[in-house]
Amino acid sequence: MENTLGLEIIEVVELAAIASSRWMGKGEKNTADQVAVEAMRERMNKIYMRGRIVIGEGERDEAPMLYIGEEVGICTRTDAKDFCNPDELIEIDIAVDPCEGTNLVAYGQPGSMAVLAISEKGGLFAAPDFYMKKLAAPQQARGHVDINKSATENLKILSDCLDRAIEELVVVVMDRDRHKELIQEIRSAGARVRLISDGDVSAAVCCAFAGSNIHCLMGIGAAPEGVISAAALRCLGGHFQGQLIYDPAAVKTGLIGESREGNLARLQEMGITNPDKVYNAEELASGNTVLFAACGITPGTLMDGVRFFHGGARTQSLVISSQSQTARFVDTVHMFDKPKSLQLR
Ligand code: VTB
Repeated sequence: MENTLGLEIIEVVELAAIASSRWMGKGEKNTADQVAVEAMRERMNKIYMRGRIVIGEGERDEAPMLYIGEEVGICTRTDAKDFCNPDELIEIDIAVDPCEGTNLVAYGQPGSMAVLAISEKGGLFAAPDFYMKKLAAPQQARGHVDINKSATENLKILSDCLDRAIEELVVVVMDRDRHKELIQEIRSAGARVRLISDGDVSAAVCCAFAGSNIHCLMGIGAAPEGVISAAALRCLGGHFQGQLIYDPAAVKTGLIGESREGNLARLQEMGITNPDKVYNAEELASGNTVLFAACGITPGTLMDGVRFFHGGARTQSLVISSQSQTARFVDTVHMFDKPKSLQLR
């Protein structure tokens, strides 16, 4: 799966990032998202693969493109057997977030990216459109920190595992009312907090890269993106745990269901019998083969954003593969006009 796909999905995220970045700073988050969705879908449908969206833009009736259940790729055609090789006919599941951090793009702030994760059928947890309490940390802390422990306890453990003083730890938390007490607790424990307005996938992935100066992600973000983050951390051997949040009072955004009971019933319908289960990276991204790809839209800690120049653009992407056990940073110059001569910029 990885050999051919690993290369093609770079273009999928690159083209989504380029499309979205044209709307950088324009104050229109929906357009920044929509163009990324279109570009991602168009490029995906040129790949010889048999893909199904398991995490996407929403249910079929609310999202015309990259909706959950949509089939993508050339080998989804009914006559695919005539022109696809057996490898390409293997069903794969795809989780996408064509514009992770739409607000960041709309307001020209750092940390947005086009991102996706792929695994064989059933290899990615089809998370409901709920919230998720998340804990991400570097490999050294894997299995030691625990989402059920307090932030104070986890910071002590992290400090031991990384052999650093708590004061030398940086924890990323989304700047939300629901995190007021958490932020207070982290600061009281002595660690430093990096508040972000959006984009916790990037923060989670950063935890697995030494030198990013991000040592932990704590707090509540969206559940589908939790699965995408888990896919990256699973490949990188980092720590990731996620727990679904179904109580509207815990998030205070008004975005999930009207009532706790209604949400619990919805989870039950989806076959989630233990709504309080804590999932680890291997459960959220359980496939034998997992691929993760992201391309910066605006500049971020791991990847630069899209930079346009006369006649082209330059992008930076990250492709992580469980199969080849690699994390590749890919720097690409895209030439929109036929160049008179190739000149790297
Ligand atoms: C957003 C977004 C994050 O979660 O914050 C969202 O920026 C949910 O939180 O990157 P709010 O509803 O409070 O904004 C993410 O999409 C991903 O977890």
